[in-house]
Amino acid sequence: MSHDIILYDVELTTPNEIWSPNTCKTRFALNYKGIPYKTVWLKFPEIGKKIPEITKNEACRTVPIIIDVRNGNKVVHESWKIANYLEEAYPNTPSLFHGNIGAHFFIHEYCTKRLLPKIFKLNVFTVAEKAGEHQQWFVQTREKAFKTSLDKFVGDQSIHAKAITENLVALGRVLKHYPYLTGNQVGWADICLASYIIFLRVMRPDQFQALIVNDKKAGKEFVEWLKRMDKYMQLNPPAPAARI
Ligand SMILES: N[C@@H](CCC(=O)N[C@@H](CS)C(=O)NCC(=O)O)C(=O)O
Repeated sequence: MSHDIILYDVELTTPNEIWSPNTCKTRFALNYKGIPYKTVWLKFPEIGKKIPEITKNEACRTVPIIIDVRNGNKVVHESWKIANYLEEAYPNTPSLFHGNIGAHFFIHEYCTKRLLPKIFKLNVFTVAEKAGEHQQWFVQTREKAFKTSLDKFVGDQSIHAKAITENLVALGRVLKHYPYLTGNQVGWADICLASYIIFLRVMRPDQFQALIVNDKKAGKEFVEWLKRMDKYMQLNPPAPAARI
């Protein structure tokens, strides 16, 4: 299969594991639109070297970025900008925004501000462990960025778990009435929430079970919605079968 797009993603110790919330948004958007792509995996310390080289911008030090091979190797950085780019550059693919970009952006912002930071606090020790040989690098760079120890940064995990439950209420209520977060069609809003939930599911299956599956108010709705979203939440093309 030819690849129109190269997607840069971040790899921990398990090869081909999709876990990173921001790169998942781009991956799931490409899956949903049916645009062929290949993944280039970077280890954490490689991101700050490789991405500024590609973007020719020292300030761009995160994934996802994409290179659109079909469009003169155009480089686009940052998941929201990539979503907008894909929508414009591939108009004959299923829409992410369905003519209502504001509603999708609102849910993107809501999930990014209200859920992701709490999920990150529940996950950060597991991410550090799974960084393997780069664990120390990961911890040191986070502590420098947060200006405190990871222990202090995380604090009481039960407070974050409670905040996640509270912030899921409104989303769960929507899913009680509609199959997707903005109504009857999958869109960017669903892709954002699914990406943040996959981050929790991979890093903290215990918390995924407690906070999503067993959510007293909307657990059933979240589980049914995740089943509907599952076909987009995949590594694509799938990893080759393990050699015996
Ligand atoms: N707003 C950005 C956030 C990107 C971001 O934070 N990416 C993380 C991976 S999920 C990253 O590249 N981190 C590099 C690092 O922390 O060193 C987006 O949505 O693209």
